[in-house]
Amino acid sequence: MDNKNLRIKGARLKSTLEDMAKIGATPGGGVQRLALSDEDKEARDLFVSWLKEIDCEVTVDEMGNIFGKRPGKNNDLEPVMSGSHIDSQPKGGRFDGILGVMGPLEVLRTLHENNVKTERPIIIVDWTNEEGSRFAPAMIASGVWAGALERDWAYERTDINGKKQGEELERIGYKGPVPAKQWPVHAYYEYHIEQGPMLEKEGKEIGAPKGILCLHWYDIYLEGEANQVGPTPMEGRHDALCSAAEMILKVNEVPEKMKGNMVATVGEIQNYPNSRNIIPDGVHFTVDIRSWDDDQALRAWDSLKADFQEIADRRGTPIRMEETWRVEHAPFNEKLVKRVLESADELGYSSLHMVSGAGHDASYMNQICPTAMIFVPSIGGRSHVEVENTTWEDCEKGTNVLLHCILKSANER
Ligand code: HGY
Ligand code: MN
Ligand code: MN
Repeated sequence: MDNKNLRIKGARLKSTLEDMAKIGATPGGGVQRLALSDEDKEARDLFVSWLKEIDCEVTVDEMGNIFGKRPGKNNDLEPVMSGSHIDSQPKGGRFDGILGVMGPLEVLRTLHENNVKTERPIIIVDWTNEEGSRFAPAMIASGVWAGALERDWAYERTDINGKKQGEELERIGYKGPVPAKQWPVHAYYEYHIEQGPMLEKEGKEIGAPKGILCLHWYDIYLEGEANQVGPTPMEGRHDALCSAAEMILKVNEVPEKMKGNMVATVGEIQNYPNSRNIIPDGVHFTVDIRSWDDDQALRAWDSLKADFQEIADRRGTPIRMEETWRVEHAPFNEKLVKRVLESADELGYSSLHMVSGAGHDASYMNQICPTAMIFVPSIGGRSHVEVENTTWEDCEKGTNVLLHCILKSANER
């Protein structure tokens, strides 16, 4: 069969995704597969078993990244890679990340059953802990693999219960022997739901992001003075939660202050001792700033630092600000982005050239090799929620685009 007429099996992709959605399924119809949890392990084990079914060579590196390699005619040539992540947000969706691992698996299954031989080897990958929800920061394992983050620093990252990432990797049996070190890659494609409203709003089937925004993460710690809420006069209180409240609104206001086209969010907060009749004396909250313009994001942080210090001083609640993690904005490889648009066109799908506001492992892969992404619509633009949804038809279309992008790259010199 002429490769041009090759198509993936939508029904098989659907059942694969449905099997994965059963692992960590939540009552509200989503999934909870936090990085390095038992649910993550169960899904990893299933993915590895599926890779072996199609004779892929499976390796696990010291960050738990799982690679499935399909040899090419010439294995000295740099491979084509595609992948994403199996871990999810707490109460996350059934498509974020997993579609970008099961999609490439469906591509390899299609090549396998049609006995299609490509010039180059193809490697698909599950990147550990892309979400950064349990262990901050996000994309940590692709960051180590790409040489942007240190392995031992990543191992020491702890979750809210003090569990270390390195120990949890060991516990689930995915602290592999292979160094988490990059190798030369010919092309990397990441397939993902859009996680936003654009494709649905524009009525387009396939998204071809020109790149990903920068992501800057900060952690803020406030110290107040606890006391009994009843007898303590309002005057002279050092209420850490009131300081946090003022600061959180400053975060919400900073994009407008910086003339827009950026986002800033406080998504996580802990309040101590968190008792209704004690004035809070400890607060931790996170700040997430994103923009296509890294300098604008940095200016936003400078503005927030000044505001935070003024509030902390005025309210007598000492502050500690940690600059936890930054990844630059990622302008993708124009040739590969064009390939995504052309492949969609050849398949008869409408497409949209856009930007990704969501972070992906592609941000790091883009630092070391030609990279592009393929998006499919998110119904209602919703993601990181249990109602996250994409039609099976769109999943099939996106995977067909992925199939043909991989084929073209894997057969070019
Ligand atoms: O934060 C993100 O955009 C991704 O889900 N890690
Ligand atoms: Mn994702
Ligand atoms: Mn996500």
